[in-house]
Amino acid sequence: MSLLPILRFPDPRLQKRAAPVTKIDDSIRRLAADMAETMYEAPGIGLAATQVDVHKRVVVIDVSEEKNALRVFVNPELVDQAGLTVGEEGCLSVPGIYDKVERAERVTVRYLDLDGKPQELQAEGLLAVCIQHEIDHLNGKVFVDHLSQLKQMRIRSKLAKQARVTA
Ligand code: GNR
Ligand code: NI
Repeated sequence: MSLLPILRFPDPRLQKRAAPVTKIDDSIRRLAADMAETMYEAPGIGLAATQVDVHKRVVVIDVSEEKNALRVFVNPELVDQAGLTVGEEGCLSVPGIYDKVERAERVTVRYLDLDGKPQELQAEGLLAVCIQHEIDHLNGKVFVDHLSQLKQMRIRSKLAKQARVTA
């Protein structure tokens, strides 16, 4: 297994739309394992392949307290959404920035597991929010895109300033 570097907003590669996985083979299983290791190490509750510059529709999520409930979603699709919820979000690609985003409260997601078997999951709470946040990444969208233009501008300048100090 290996840790993968995470792209930082506003890297234009975060805006690429990921392609569906056509064959679930060992390279996809290795990618998912490396993404899980990267997510746990960060630490974060989810990671989309887009964030590690792999433009395939693969997501890993673990919202458990004990960090022992890894979920892998290949080609995830929202087939149902209900209700609305507003929660504070953060993103490993936008370090140090947190803001409120409106999301569906409950979702049904269809996906393939690592055996290539079709699965369907109903989710609510943090898991539902995280699924929506990760599918956004696969579509080239970051949570910051849900905020006002003014907030986006402030975030860009804050991150640019941070990058100058850390360089
Ligand atoms: O670690 C993460 N926490 C989080 C908190 C609220 C809503 C979404 C998230 S996902 C984020 C990890 C990440 O950037 N995934 O893309
Ligand atoms: Ni994110």
